Amino acid sequence: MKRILSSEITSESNYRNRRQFIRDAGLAIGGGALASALPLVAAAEGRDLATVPGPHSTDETPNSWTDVTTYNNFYEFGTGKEDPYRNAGDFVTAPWSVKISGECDKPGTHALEDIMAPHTLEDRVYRHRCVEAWSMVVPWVGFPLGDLLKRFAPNSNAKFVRFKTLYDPKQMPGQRRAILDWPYVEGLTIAEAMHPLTLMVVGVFGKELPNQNGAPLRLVVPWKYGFKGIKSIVEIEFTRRQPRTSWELSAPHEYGFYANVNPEVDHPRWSQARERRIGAGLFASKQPTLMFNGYADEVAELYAGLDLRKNY
Ligand SMILES: Nc1nc2c(c(=O)[nH]1)N[C@H]1C(S)=C(S)[C@@H](COP(=O)(O)O)O[C@H]1N2
Ligand SMILES: [Mo]
Repeated sequence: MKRILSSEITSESNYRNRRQFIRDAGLAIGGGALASALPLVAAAEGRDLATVPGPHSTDETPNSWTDVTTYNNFYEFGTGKEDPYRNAGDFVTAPWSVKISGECDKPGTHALEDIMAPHTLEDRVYRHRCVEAWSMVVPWVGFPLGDLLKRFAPNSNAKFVRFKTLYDPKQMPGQRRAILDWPYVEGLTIAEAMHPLTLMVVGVFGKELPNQNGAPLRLVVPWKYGFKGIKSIVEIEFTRRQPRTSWELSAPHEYGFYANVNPEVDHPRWSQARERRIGAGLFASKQPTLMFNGYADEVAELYAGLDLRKNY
């Protein structure tokens, strides 16, 4: 394992502070919206996907295509919010395969087409809340992760699910630097993974997922911080023990395994009580952050008896 100097470890939040300052300074002078800082060309739109309306959508107005596809976190392509949009254009996502391993009766490696084929694609509009206290509303296209996982027959030792992003420094310039301990990894409890709100996402706005949003296959867990939504997944492993996650490994006192949005528990460096809706305009006030990102009725029972201040 390569060693990372502590001076090289840069949490998302450090970047956020610096970039927010730059952004605020720019806006104060120019008074422009985010989009004005970008080339006039809109991000390329993928092919249409055949979908059916999914359950569980919020009725909030989705963000724009530009917001969703040009304001991203995908450190493999740079730490700036616009870097993934600028740098992921040539990322090759076909052919793509996913390895399923660990505590299950039917492990194996499957082409993306085999992963997707038996599943009905649904449109689901979900709130997407970042730990940095901004949020968006995104019309994802995907299918329940649980339906996929059941195909591999997890056994009774499967208590957690671990996900891994592609490791390919040739294509992913961010991986040539020790920003995180690559490849990016995430984890869920088996109950979280099987919950019907948890989606394997392959698209946005009825179209194929743009590279910057995690093509061709990423996770979306709407009641958690956006960082649980691991992108460009190549491996899914059923485990007995709770897996370590990338953000936990990089800053354990700031990011826990659960990453449930909790407005009552401050991040070590800022309050989590309010959030800024991307695209709401410069003078829009922040809105209150809801417990479990507004999905408490559906998911609070998953955490009955768990101290949410300790298990953050
Ligand atoms: N592989 C990988 N997945 C990732 C990230 C990343 O840097 N690398 N960033 C996470 C973070 S911090 C967020 S907020 C979401 C952003 O998803 P979006 O760009 O589609 O909004 O992706 C998550 N998934
Ligand atoms: Mo994030």
